[in-house]
Amino acid sequence: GVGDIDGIRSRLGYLQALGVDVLWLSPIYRSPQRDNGYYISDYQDIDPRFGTLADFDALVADVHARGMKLVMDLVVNHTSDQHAWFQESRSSLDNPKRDWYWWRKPKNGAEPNGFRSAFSGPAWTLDPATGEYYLHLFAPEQPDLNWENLEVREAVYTMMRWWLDRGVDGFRMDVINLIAKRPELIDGDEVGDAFAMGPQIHEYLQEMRREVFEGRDGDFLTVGEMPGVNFEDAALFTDASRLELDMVFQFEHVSLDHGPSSKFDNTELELRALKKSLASWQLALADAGWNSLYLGNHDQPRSLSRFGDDGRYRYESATLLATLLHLHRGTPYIYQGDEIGMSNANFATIEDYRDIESLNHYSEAVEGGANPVDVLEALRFRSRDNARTPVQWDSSPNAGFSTGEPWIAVNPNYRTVNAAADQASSRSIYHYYQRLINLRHELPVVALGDFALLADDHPHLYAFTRSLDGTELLVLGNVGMEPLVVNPVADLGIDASRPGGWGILLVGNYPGGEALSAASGAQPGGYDIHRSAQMDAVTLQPWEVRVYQREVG
Ligand code: TEU
Repeated sequence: GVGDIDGIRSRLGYLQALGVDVLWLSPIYRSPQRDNGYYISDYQDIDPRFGTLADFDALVADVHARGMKLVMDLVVNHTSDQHAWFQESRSSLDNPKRDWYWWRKPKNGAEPNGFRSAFSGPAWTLDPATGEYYLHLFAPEQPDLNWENLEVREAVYTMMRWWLDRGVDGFRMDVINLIAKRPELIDGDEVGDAFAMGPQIHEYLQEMRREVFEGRDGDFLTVGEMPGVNFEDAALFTDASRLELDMVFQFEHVSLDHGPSSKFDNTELELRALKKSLASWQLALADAGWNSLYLGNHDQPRSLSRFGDDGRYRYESATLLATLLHLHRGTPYIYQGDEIGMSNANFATIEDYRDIESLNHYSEAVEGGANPVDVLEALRFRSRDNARTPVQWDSSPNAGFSTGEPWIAVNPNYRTVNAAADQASSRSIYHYYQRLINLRHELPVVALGDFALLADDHPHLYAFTRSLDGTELLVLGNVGMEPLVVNPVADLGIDASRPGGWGILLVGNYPGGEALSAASGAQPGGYDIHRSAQMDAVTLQPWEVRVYQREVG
């Protein structure tokens, strides 16, 4: 009931048929699982609950045999407090590994400064054995490694090379911009969080690239998760000539609906803010650098519930979001279950939750006098557990995820929302994703075309173009529950007499022109191709998305 390596191996055909190129596994190293696997006690072993190193080798072989690649999570900003390195470091003031972590003397009998942990409470914990505090930007059980120490860096590079030798194709690097601290903040009187990128970050990443990847045969993927990164820095991190990272995960577009005081505020998301944010990243990384594209992951609520409509327009809004994601320029990441339209967990009680961040937030808020009902309501929108419920394979008990008891409750909607039902449906979200991935594989303009946002200030219309070598794609999405008339001149600033008109409908999520699609033998997934003769206004149905293609010569 935990989702193990053999389970993944048994589902590789599903991923391959979807068109997946690279599989990113969240951490499966040996871990006491306090923050799921982001709390590692041995970097060179597999947690027994997920399998063995032999199982892992078999997984790598199977993934490669299917023409896919495998990327592991690399969690090296912090270790588990159970890791041998920390056990040694905490054992005495003069232990050789003392300097591998951030130890500081108490200040006026208390924490060295007011840094706060991302998971509530201070970012410093007193270790009675030596009377000093250690730094942890996350839970007290997740002490931060001191990257200023060369031995730490060498130990990490050795470990990374060991996994690459085993056949791994790259790493998703957890909070990698946090490995470089700012000494003046560490030893200053700051309150707030310590999420500041130290000046040595570029140096460390270049060193890692040299020590781990350079001169090695093969293609590797590196993506650095970077809370708080701005696009100026991201352009530096991902400029290929600087030899740092292939891409970063930035957080701007998933932070827009957070109120300033707490990430658990549920202020409504503004479409204008979302599309302008994504567009600014498109432009900033257009010439040098490269974007990652994502709408959700294991740390975010389900993208369908957050940005779409998980009720009546579940199919339409899931496919609209998928289209927007895949038609931006960058590398799209699909979070498991999004390809079948999985939605938020909607847990009713705090006992349903497993996530350390949600549980700590609940205790802190309730102890601080908040009404538990309000806190639970906020968690229903924002908790990371929303996206961590088991993948819904079919309508059998536990959604076919396990015959044992799942580690976290299955979303009760699994009887209707599941992979088997979706794939059998004429309105299959999975098949629609397949189509989008094929387009990206086949059409250079999807992978590489220049991006330009249209109708920036429209509250419901999401419109942009992509162009490359005389081919232009026009993407139109109605992000809303009402039909929307789109006028080429007034809404998009397009000359209505332009050659090619709207163009050919390359992909869309409403049948539109059924007569034609019957005649042309439309693919499953609700798409068909027809030529629109002229540039009259078009009406987009609720959550309808269309991608038009034309040649501009
Ligand atoms: O996440 C780091 C991060 O900045 C956030 O997404 C974080 O999870 C949280 O929402 C902070 O408010 C990474 C991992 O993806 C996450 O699962 C881990 O819990 C975290 O690092 C610590 O390793």
